[in-house]
Amino acid sequence: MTNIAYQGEIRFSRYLDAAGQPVTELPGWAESPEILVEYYRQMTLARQFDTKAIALQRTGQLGTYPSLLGSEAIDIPTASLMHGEDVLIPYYRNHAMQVMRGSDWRDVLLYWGGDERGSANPAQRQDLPNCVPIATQCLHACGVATAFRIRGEKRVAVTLCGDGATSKGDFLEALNVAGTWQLPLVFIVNNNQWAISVPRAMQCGAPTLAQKAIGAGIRGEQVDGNDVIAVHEAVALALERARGGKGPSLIEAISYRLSDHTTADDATRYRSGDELKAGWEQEPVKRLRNYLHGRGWWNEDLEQAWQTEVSKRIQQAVDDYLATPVDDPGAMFDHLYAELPPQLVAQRERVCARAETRRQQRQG
Ligand SMILES: Cc1ncc(C[n+]2csc(CCOP(=O)(O)OP(=O)(O)O)c2C)c(N)n1
Ligand SMILES: [Mg+2]
Repeated sequence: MTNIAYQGEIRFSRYLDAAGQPVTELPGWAESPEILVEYYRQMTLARQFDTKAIALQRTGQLGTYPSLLGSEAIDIPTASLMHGEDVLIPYYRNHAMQVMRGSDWRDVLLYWGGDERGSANPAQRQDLPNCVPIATQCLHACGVATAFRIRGEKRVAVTLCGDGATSKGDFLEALNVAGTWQLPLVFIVNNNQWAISVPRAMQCGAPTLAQKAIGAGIRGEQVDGNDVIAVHEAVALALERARGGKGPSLIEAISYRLSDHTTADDATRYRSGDELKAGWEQEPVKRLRNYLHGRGWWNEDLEQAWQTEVSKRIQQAVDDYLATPVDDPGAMFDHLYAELPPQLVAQRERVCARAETRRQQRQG
């Protein structure tokens, strides 16, 4: 006798096509302007910041910077739907989410300028700082969600990672424990098709990344990550379920990395111009703008006024960043250990003494 022991399915959702035309009936909230116009404002703000950050890096005023270009429709609705008391466990592209949760754009520049004070979001003391080691944040998110569970708090941990991160043991271990303990946790995979120079097809043999959830006993689904409406619907449901004790979810958001991997990369060396052009045809900002224009909720005058306001805000952030006095060199030792090990105490003293000598030499 042979029976089917398990059969699973992964749904894919999209509401707007690449031209911003509805392809199905829209949810009620998308039939009025409030939420979508605000998403559009946040997405364009994030994009203008991104352009500025790259210009700062190119002129030697910022360190290596990972662009958020192409992930706007994933990050903005997610940050907007999270509650203040939820906890964000980000990866290194989620600058806009950090700002929507209370950081200043100046703080984002500070961090990528090498100043750890940029991670101290005073509005959200429990959000975790940027995570550059791939996928390790997914395990931290399990720890955060477990704490909510133990304390009986109705809070949700939200963590993001890339497609490449889903090949790491850390990611799979995190899914496993989240499924076993049914943690209040939402995993969002920004599948932007590339892990630096490794394409999606060379990372995993499964047709979707979302189906990794099935092996862990978790809900998994795929959405068009260039469509804010699809992302909003999936994230809202996942948050509601997690908050209501119904366990974790995995959302694979299909996007495209429109930028180089970081400012230290040159993607023309490994991917074709045609592929990039196809990526731009799907891009999230134009898609939403077309929809808003079609509904009469946005127009050229509003666009110009908003772009002017955005330029002012970003310039202010840049001015504040450049005017921030350099941190004490000893600060790089300060945020990892509750009690610094003796060898690091000695290193800290040496670094500070050397900096003091140089300061005196400059003065004298
Ligand atoms: C543990 C670890 N291994 C390798 C790296 C180097 N690295 C930085 S980004 C990256 C690719 C990540 O790709 P993906 O998860 O798809 O995220 P994306 O950058 O495309 O958003 C790698 C391998 C790292 N940061 N950490
Ligand atoms: Mg990727």
